[in-house]
Amino acid sequence: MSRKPIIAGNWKLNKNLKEVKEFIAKIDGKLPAEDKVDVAIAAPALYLVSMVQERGNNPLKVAAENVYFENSGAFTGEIAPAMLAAEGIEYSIIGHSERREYFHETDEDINKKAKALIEAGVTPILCCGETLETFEAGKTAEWVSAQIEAGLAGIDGKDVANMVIAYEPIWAIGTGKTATAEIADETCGVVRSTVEKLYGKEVADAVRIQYGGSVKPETVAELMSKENIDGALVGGASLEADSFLGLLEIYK
Ligand code: G2H
Repeated sequence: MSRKPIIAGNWKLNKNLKEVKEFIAKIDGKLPAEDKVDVAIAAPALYLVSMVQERGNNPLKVAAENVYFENSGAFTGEIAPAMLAAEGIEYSIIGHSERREYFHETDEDINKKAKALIEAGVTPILCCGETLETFEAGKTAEWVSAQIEAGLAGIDGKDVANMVIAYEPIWAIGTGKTATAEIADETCGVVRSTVEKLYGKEVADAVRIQYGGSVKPETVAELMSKENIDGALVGGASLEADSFLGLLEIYK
């Protein structure tokens, strides 16, 4: 089954509005055709509406880096799935390891966010991944399967089929250490088998699984050639327009 790849930048806590606009001007007219790859950028919430306005006819999808699971109410500081949907934001990352670690997000919170996004019509990019300690103890498969099972609890197969899952080994994030393409493929395969166990082969064949963790223009081709890897979630190398375009070169 052929799945459309999805390359998504994750800007994290970077850039000001001027830089955001400059970036979009630099990639104008240079993205690959939409039928070959989905291209997205996750940016700080403050910039999302501008990005939707600035992208013009470029096939750039806009993503939130995080979202809350309620759509309104007394939740100071939060952003709702329905707000994202209303402004044309197509995706939201949920459960990034930085949110799990620094903001104490649990699998239960992340599961609620996934459900609320699906309800609002925004595609979740559900992150999973293990620490170096877990990796070295040979417990990656067990850990990642448990995260996926908890993150997807109670979600219908038809919705899972349309989701994106990102496998990001924590030991490879922003460290310059990319997991080898073999390790990345193997664990993305574990994610796919977990989905198959829960929902069957059709859903497992449809769900798109990204690898994330120090992906660069030089490493993306080998990673994307692997059977179970359908895209990349890219932090550092998505910050500069040239490097971001370099990640997409293989789809030109
Ligand atoms: C992993 C990734 C983006 P980087 O967090 O989600 O960042 O590519 O800088 O390792």
